[in-house]
Amino acid sequence: MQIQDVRARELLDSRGNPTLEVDVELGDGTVGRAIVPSGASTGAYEAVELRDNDADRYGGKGVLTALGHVRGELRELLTGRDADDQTGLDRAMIEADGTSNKGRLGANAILGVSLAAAQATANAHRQPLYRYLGEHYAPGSSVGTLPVPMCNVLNGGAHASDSTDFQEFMFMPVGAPSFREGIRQVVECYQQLKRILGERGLNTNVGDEGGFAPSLSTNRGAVELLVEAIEAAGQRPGEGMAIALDPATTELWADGKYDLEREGRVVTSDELAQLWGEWVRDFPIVSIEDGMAEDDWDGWKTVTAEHGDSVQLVGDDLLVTNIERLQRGIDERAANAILIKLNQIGTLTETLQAIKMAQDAGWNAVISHRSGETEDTTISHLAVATGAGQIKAGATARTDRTAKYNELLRIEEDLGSDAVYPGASIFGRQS
Ligand code: 2PG
Ligand code: MG
Repeated sequence: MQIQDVRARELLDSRGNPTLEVDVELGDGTVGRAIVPSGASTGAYEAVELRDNDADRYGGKGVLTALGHVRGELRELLTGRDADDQTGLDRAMIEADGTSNKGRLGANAILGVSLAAAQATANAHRQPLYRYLGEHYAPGSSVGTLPVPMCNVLNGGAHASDSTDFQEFMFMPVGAPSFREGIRQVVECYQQLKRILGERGLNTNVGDEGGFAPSLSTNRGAVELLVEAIEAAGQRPGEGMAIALDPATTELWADGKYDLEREGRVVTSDELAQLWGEWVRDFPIVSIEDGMAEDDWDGWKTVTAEHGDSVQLVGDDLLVTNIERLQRGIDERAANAILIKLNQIGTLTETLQAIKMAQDAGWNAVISHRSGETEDTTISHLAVATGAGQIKAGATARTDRTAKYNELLRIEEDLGSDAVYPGASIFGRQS
């Protein structure tokens, strides 16, 4: 089916910043739509998100330049092309951009078109996106694995002011029998957490990803609160409800050390690796993302050698959904899992390649939102299509976050008896 038209507009993300929405229309009138997300704690090696830097509009955050590229060059490039050929479309856009980081046309422009084309094709095939992508991703295999959600219930770092140094403290319902039950259990723990915070006179306002953002004097105190909430909700910490972290330590990295400002101390990579070891021993923590900074390869190798057998170590800023960086991570045994963010790399094809490379190496892939999100639910479909087994999409609150979980509830219903909820078995997959 040929692409007939490509349209785009500037609209808003969950932080009220402008972002791009793209519509791809096919010859039979079928339309696919996608909205591009945006990060706050972005990695230095991510593909370029093109902003106007024109201080007269949106404080420089406008995306009219990227919008112009979609309406002009990309529309011209893709009109008349076969929308079923996702790889060909993505390759053509990468070549037209001509840079190694999509800096000319913008990863936001390219990704919007890439995802809208996939959605249009799925619609034309009268398939939900997860099924269309699943067949495209792994031809002949059956689609049906729901992801275990990582739900960020305490927000700190760059996602909240006056909160913890570490960015994300998450619940993972690893003992639930289904995705639906897992979500219910998380919500019950989240409500208990709110009650506990309130009773202690701590703030229950929420941060960018819908988690609470209390002012705590230690990072450890945040994990203790999560354990308490799990117990108060009648769940078993560990086997029932586990904890995942994204301390996003690139944000803390300065002069070769990590600045834990709220605790008034600066630690080395070795000391930080030791801290993770203690936390994994003391708490039901099953996953730590960006436990070391994006340029601290030695720190990553140390923490992986020391703790990689007992905890999932997820590279986000380190690997930026980029197969070259991922290959280095695999070769050097830095991390043992990858965070997947479509807009870090900028096309669906390259995102699928990164997931495949990780899975082939025996690594887990965690499909992720950005802290700036919208009602778009592509990542829910991507998680099921690739059988990734894990999704990180924020708290079970605020529509930009629940949109992802709600879509997964619909997908689970749509799959019926084919739906598989992997629970704790996702950690057994790692080599
Ligand atoms: C992260 C993300 C999403 P941001 O660090 O993993 O939670 O944050 O989108 O701000 O980079
Ligand atoms: Mg991260």
